[in-house]
Amino acid sequence: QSLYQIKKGSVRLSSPTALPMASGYLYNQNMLMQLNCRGYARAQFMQPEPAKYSHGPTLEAKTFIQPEQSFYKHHPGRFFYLKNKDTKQIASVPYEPCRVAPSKYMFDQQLDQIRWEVVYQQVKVTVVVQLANEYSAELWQVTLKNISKADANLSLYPCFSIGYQSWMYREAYYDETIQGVLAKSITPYQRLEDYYANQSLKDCTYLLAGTAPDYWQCDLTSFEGEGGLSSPAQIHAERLNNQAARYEDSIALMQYDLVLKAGSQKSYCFAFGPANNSDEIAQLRTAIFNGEQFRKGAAFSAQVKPVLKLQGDDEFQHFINDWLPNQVNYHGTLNRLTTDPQTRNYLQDAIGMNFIKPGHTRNVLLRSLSQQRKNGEMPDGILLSEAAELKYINQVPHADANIWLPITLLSYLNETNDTSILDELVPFADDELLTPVYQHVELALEYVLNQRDDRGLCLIYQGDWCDPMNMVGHKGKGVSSWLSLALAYAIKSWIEVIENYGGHLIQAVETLSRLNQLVEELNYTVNLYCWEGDWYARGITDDNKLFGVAEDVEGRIYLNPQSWALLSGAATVAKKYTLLNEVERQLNTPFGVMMLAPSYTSFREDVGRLTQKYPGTAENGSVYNHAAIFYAYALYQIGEYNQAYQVITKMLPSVKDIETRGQLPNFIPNYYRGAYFQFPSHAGRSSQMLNTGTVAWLYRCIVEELCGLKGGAGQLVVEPKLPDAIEHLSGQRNFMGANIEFSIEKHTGDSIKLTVNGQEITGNRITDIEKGASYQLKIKVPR
Ligand code: CEZ
Repeated sequence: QSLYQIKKGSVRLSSPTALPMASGYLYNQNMLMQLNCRGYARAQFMQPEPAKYSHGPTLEAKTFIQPEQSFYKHHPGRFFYLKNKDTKQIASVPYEPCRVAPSKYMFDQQLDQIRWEVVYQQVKVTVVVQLANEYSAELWQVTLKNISKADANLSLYPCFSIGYQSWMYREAYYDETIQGVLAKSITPYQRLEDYYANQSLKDCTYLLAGTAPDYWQCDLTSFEGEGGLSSPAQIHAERLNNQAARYEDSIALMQYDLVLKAGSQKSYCFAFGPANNSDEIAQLRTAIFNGEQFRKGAAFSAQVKPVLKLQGDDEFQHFINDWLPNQVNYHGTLNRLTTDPQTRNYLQDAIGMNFIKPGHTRNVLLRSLSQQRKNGEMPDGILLSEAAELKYINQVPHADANIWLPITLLSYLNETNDTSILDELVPFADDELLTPVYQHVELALEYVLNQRDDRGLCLIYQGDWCDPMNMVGHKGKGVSSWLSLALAYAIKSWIEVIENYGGHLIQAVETLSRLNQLVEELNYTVNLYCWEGDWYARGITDDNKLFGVAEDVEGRIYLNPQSWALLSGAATVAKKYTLLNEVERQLNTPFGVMMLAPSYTSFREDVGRLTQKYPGTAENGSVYNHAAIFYAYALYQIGEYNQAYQVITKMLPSVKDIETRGQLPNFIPNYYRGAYFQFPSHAGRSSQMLNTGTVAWLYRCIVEELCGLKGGAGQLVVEPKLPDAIEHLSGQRNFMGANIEFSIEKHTGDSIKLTVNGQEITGNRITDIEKGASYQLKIKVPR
């Protein structure tokens, strides 16, 4: 039997030890929980800044979500100890911290719940967790079933980490009035004004029990005794000690004694999460235990209505139908758990949301533009609330924010044909003057066009798409080939907006010829200064040094300029095939295409902190999936369908490499380790990180390119791009409110043939699509 099984809406793993880092995730409007298959957990909620309610035992640094974080014994987790009172044997579900091998184990990620089925000594323990819909609460249900022929004399101990909450104030105890553990803390502050701001924080953690426990325990140290978490003194004892934690590391632990008759079962419910105070917890208790929550569960992520459903029952189809839209929607809903998403992330994530909730994309565009300055400059991050501030990376000047606007706008218009957005009036951050969207976009493009050097290449300042490339141009001279190409592509996108949607815009024709000329100019300039040998260099440093070229021992070739030269049209036919060869030769690996190679092993002061990242991780030459999907998208545009499909399929673990990757095919990670030729032993390992710009572009690739069902000026433009590996494809595509049942087959003819509702049509466009109508679309594409 295979280690993992994929079914509709379910990804299962049948071993707790084969992929120790594997995880599933759940989210709602307020929170994300990533749950490791062995019981460790990372949960964050928004208040509105991200916060935790279950901590490790030491003071934690606050950063944005990081890759490849390992687990350790006291890592925050959700465990259920189980003791056979007759034999005195103990174990823990799902696996940590006792690590006793179960006779059966199954971890099952579904869209709206994660579920384990674990058998120890003839007791089957089923654990199901969901998130509440409207608030930050984990809802747990545990069922013990005696599958032996004799009665079982058991104790069950739900055990939820609270850890080190605050250096000012922390305590935890069982509170009868809420029938659960209440852990109080106070977020430390020193500036007086923070006292008032902190009043609204959810500094309490609760574990509420559906059934009152027999005993409880909150002081972690005395719980463990000398045995530690894997063999805690108080689990071996008859009963827990009912001890509060008073400025000590805390745990929410309860004990239930039960005698289970042969064949019988018993269930318990718990809710775990953050709250502001006891009154709020009491209200939550009523809502959760007396209300519908446990029965209807957290259907939040199951509510996602994607525009595409493929027919079929293999891993790829299930990923496209369920997990991809789920991950896209996570990005759109929670903005990677920030209140100031990076502008490029916010806009690109919205490309994915076009296919789920286009109204969201519209709002993203309008909100972003309302934070543009009158001179056209977009800020590095978009503030989502009045209290939000630009933090971390958003305080560093990157040069690319503007170019994403026309790209996202075009994708929105293609999907919705909502031309009204172009005339929507939006103010500027520094001027209340209401200005139509199309003028905002023009200003945005003018702004980047003016940020070029004498050669006509785009200045990079402290970074572009690659945000740790911070020292190429910090003296104000260095330029980015990628950004110059991306600007050309952004202008091309804007031209398409005008041609397809902006007939009413003033002087469109004149504008168009100037825009076309600018694209040519940019492409020409990049070809002149940045094409070196057989591929495009990555840029020119402040000291006028071309980098990302053959003479560089490290960072010889970067993927992004190659991909975007294909998109912008800079690469002529000859250049195109030369660079494709070089990408294949220097960057392709069994785990995907690396972002650069060779990875830097020492610091390069004229490139920046990207070169300080560990070789093969993140931007320093990993298989950075976001960069890889740009490449796939570009390959589709130039008709390289096989290669594009190959890049895409390598984004997911498969039977043959899942143990190397170390994750399940329930999400696409930010990266897989690269440096394939330098450190082959580590290549392919997943970053385990859900945040990635990949998913928006991947969804777009599947809907618009692979299936070739792309919107254009209110029509459906049909142009499937099937690789040799796929003979036929069928499914449902929702487009502008119409339901299209499609099937794609290959034929021996040399042109595409379409029938709509049995009628053959000429050309490849379906016009006059009616909202609410259904269409049968049969497509034959040349083999
Ligand atoms: O963050 C992403 C950014 O969110 O890196 C991408 C960039 O396009 C995204 O906007 C490529 O650089 O500051 C750092 O060094 C961070 O590590 C980021 O570079 C990086 C991380 O992968 C987090 O997602």
